Amino acid sequence: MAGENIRESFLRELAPVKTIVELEQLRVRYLGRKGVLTSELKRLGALPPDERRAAGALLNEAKVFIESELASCRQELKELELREKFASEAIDVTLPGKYIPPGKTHPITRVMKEATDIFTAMGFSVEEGPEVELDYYNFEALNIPKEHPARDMQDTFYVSPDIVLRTHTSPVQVRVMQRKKPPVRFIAPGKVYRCDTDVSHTPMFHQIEGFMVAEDVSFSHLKAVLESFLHRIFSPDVPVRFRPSYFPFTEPSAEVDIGCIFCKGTGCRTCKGTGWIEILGAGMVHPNVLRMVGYDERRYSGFAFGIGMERVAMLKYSIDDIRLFYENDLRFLGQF
Ligand code: 2NL
Repeated sequence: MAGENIRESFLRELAPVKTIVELEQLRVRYLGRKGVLTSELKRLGALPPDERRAAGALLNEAKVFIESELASCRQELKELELREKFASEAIDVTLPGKYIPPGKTHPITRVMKEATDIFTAMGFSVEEGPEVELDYYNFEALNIPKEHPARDMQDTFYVSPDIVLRTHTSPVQVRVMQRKKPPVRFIAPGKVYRCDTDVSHTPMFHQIEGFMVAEDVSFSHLKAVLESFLHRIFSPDVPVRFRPSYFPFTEPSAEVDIGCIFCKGTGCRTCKGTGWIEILGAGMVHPNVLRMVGYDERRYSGFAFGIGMERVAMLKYSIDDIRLFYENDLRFLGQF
């Protein structure tokens, strides 16, 4: 085949080439070791010398031509393949995003944090302890011996005869007193458990207990701390009253009421017509409790109190059924 014909047949074969792979196969067919052009060049030697020069020049021109055609075609195909790759990978950044609704803080978590912030602002630190607790810390060390009638007041979950789910966070205070000498001033927030379920009781609920022992701590300190707390967590003008009561671990003991948030004291269903709602229990730490942890009960005195936080949340957010907190209904939880 002469140089001219090689060019023409090369161009004919080049026309339908669509990929780099096909182009490479074409290159091998013409410029490879057994390619069309290569075999033609080999056959030059058989020609008479006067024809050889001219034929050789033509074949060389064809070779240069084919090489340059291959190079420019390769460049075009590369660009084409890149454009196709970009087109197939394209994303529309103007499309609206998927809406993922943000989670909300659980109402109990909210009031726990709010109350904790109020007490830490007053100088209380925060202490924690185990929820599975020794009978000793939950009862004995709190002046509630075995067979004491107060054990029936709190329907206890027993894990074994000596181990219970804590019925209050008071065992935290006992553990801290064993570790630290007075003065101490802290709150113990956390989950507590009682075997009791109805409209106003869940088997697990949240409590914050407060505790302060030092020299010359009196009932008036307790009153000031609790009034201050109740005014901040509810409202500065909510009425607060202390009623005498009984707990085995405090003497004297009191229950604390606030003026009914719903009827403003005139009497309604929530306050059972009394105009008052019981919100916490408190008192001066019983000398027996101090003595059992090795505190000198003649030198030191202190107060303690306990608040059920579900009750606080129900009053703050006007919720009439405690079980709503633990049903995980997003229509309820989404409101906070
Ligand atoms: C209530 C009553 C109260 C305490 C908790 C306490 C803890 C120690 C010693 C003495 Cl270590 N007292 N805690 C005192 C009085 C009342 O809680 O009705 N809570 C919901």
